[in-house]
Amino acid sequence: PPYTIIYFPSRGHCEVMRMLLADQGQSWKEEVVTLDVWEQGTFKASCLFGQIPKFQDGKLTLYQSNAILRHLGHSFGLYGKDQQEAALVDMVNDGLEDVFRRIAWHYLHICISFADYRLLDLLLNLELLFPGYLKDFPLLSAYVARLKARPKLKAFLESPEHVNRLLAACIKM
Ligand code: GSH
Repeated sequence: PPYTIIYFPSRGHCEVMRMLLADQGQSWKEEVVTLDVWEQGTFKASCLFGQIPKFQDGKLTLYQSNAILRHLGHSFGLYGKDQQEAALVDMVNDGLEDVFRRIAWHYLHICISFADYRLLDLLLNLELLFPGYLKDFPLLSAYVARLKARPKLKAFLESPEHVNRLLAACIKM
């Protein structure tokens, strides 16, 4: 295939382009960049803005996920029928990206309101239902890790009181 996605082993900035390519019947190559390789620095230094995703379409190399999406939008006729429609598509895409960013920012930075305990409880319960699911969500994993690292909360979460407490006593099974 002419397409290669070079990215961390996560969905992150790339799942949108992966969905687009898959739905357009395209195949592509994945080159996974591990954190070890990234932190070593040589590859990072070779990237135009020091970040990935990096994308290849044959001889064309692109960085910036939106530039990649726009390129694919042009390639597959997914950019409206004229310049006006293209501007509307851009507006919707950029607006949605802002929403995504705001959610991501919340996961990483808001500390702390009682809503955080609500979200942590939800995420930990989901982890019981779907062990390991957090691995697929780097931002959420980072959020959970940050909260779990708070010493008093960590001690509580590891205490037998918490660990052994019934999940739900008010739901009839
Ligand atoms: N505006 C860029 C895009 O949309 O492609 C942002 C890319 C970006 O934030 N990449 C992150 C990265 O490379 C990973 S999702 N982080 C590692 C670093 O900055 O060293």
